[in-house]
Amino acid sequence: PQTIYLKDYQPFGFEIDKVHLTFRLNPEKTRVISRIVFRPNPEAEERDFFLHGEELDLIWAKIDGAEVTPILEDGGLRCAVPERAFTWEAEVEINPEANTALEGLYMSNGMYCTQCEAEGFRKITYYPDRPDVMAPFEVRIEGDEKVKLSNGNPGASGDGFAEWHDPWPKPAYLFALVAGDLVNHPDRFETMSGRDVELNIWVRPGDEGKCAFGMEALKASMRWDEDVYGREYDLDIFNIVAVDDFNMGAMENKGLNIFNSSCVLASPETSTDGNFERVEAIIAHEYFHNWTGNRITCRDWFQLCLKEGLTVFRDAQFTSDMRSEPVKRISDVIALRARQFCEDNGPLAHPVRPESFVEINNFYTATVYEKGAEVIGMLKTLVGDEAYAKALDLYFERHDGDAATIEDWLRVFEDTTGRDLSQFKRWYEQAGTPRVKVRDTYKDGTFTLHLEQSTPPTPGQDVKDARVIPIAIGLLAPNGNEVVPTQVLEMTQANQSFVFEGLASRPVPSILRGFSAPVILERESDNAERAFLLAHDTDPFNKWEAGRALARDGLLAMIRNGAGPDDAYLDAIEAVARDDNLDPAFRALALGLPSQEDLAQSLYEAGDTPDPQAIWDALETLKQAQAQKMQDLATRLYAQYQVDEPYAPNAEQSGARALANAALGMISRVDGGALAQKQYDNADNMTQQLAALSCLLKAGKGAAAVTAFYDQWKHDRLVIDKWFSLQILQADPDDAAEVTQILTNHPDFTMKNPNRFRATLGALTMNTAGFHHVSGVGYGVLADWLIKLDPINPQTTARMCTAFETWKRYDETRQEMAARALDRILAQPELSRDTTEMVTRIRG
Ligand code: HT7
Ligand code: ZN
Repeated sequence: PQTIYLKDYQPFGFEIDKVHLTFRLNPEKTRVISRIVFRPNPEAEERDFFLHGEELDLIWAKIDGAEVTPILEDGGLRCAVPERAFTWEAEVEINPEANTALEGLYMSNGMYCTQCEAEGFRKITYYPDRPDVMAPFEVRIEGDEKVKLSNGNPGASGDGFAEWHDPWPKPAYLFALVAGDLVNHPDRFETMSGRDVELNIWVRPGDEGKCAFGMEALKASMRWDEDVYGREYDLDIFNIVAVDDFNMGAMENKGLNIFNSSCVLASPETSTDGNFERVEAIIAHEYFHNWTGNRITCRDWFQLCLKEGLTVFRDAQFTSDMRSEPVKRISDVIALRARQFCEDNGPLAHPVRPESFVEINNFYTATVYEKGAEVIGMLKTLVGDEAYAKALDLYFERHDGDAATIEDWLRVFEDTTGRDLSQFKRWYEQAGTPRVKVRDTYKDGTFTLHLEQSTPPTPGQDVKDARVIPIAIGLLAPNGNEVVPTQVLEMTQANQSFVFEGLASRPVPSILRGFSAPVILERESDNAERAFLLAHDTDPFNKWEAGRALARDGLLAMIRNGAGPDDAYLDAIEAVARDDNLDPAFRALALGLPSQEDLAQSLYEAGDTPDPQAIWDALETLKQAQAQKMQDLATRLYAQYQVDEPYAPNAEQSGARALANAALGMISRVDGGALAQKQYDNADNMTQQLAALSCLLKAGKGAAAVTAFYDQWKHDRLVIDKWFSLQILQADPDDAAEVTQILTNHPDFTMKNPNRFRATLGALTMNTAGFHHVSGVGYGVLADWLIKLDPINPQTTARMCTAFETWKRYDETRQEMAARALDRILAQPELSRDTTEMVTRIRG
């Protein structure tokens, strides 16, 4: 397969004035008739008329009304065209029913829908399918379906047809069409300038009752973007459609967002607090793309972080404003370390703006999204809130309607602040997580921090230059008082010292407050200092971080030399859990332990070979010790944080439930599941029901509840996904692969639905000790299923291959078995480009 390079970018030889598409819908033989007005692009050096096209049957093509015979090539067609404006017309036939890859136009439960990002439009018609070719679209849909939707504003409609006009020039990846027997949850929104917008969430009949929360989240997002970024919605209508078969979470198509049903449907009985929060965040994310992604799009796919990093950053700001800022930050950092740090420190490491790819679908990664958002957070920290707001105003003013680049983005900051951001740009260009080593000295009232930064080599990048790193820091006196409030140090050198004078005694530093940069901090510390910060730090992130470091070091000692649970940790964390002045959601997070993957990474970084079973044993031992020690407190917390009011998915109630359920986890380890059974029997919402089921499974008392749960929810596909996952996640490592195998034989298991596949095989990969089982059975089961899935859905297969990305951390036996599984996948004839690229990179 061909590698594409950022350095080879060339503008397309033609611009498009107008696109008109007619769809004659038929499940197996849909006809697409395109009429496109092209004109030569004065900016382009070449005039090669190549249109992308895949899996299309060309019926005819015309230029200015005269039939032409283009040359059909792999991936598209070429044609001789006039050296002036001309009209291209073509008719193609496509087969939505046979499209199981879920890219282009496909069918899900009898409904037509599309997914065009990144390169799916070329499976709909011949077109320059690249994000820098933007055009206004007119669409006519012909078919008997009750509802027929496309981008933009509605035009004429009548018996068997509907027309749509999208006045805003857009790239093809934002095209969307939906048609089927759908029902809507309607509402309206008045924009800041007083325009009235029709809002709809379209769902399958039966799902109407699960739309209200999503609609409130949409209106809140629209208002927030006006209030905080001054961005107003720009069409008369905004439609969201829920689709069951979808490769990712959701898609920001202009005026017609399409959502994985798991990311928009929500009701108290069927959705957990976590599901509600996710729905709110994803609705906001897709809506925010209207400005950061759609009105200003990317010049090419290397610039993906331009829209994704910024939009993730904006949706995190929104969630912080709607809920708790510290809880959101801590949760995001947990996810960043689990997914992005792992990526950055393994064979798949790549810069936030990659320089080459084979298959762009493989670059929708934690690095592009989450590290891309961290980079924007650092920029904001460095220039300050006011300058950030000014720069964003200029960005929208200068680049509205553009297909922009990271250079354009950084230039607005340079122009508004006068700063030189060339060193900052390294964050976009260099892969790998920087390590910042910290030493401190104290003499005669002067405290000095000595910092040293380095980034290990990553594939294709052996040498790294020093980056500018904003390090937020505060200093605490030995009595716990803050003597230096938070200030941001700008580290620009490989080695740099920062001096604080006039201190009465040696302070305790609180470094990297709020996790002000995505780096690994290396500093010698001891239990006493960590317990001190856990008790006194005014920065909630570092307070949590101190507890996390205590837990991690205690666990590492248990794993390495069979030490018992660390009393310093248990005492300190109990004090936090006991402190009713602290937010219950924060306390629930503080009670959590580092994950298997975190611990494996720490061991690996320190030069040890992690043993997944030993890590699992240590975690179990510590959880059991914690449960035993905190029984009284857990009983008190469980009673105290029961929510008496009717269920609401707000931050306050969900925080209380999170703490009560953490307490239930501890109680169940001691009472054998008696209280969990009671909660299960009385639960009137999914958060309570699922937490109880989880405790019952852990206590080995889940059999009856598992059957009852299935009987109760067998009609609800999203709840049954939870049923598949939970049994695998809670399985003992020795049984995880077998439980997975058994569940793949269940009549409700299907490979065609990505949610169900992820709920099953994805859950196996998340049962880390089970997946990395010394027998190799976890690797074998996953490889078998990925081989089966690849011809059906390459995109989902390739994403799930990332489960193997840490294989080189483990012992020789495991490495050999993982290598065998990867080689078996690679040896498949006709393996997709997506999976070939992914496995090749992972294999190394
Ligand atoms: N911009 C979208 C990314 C995307 C996608 C979504 C659904 C299916 C396939 C997809 N390929 C790429 C989603 C987002 O980040 O908002
Ligand atoms: Zn996005």
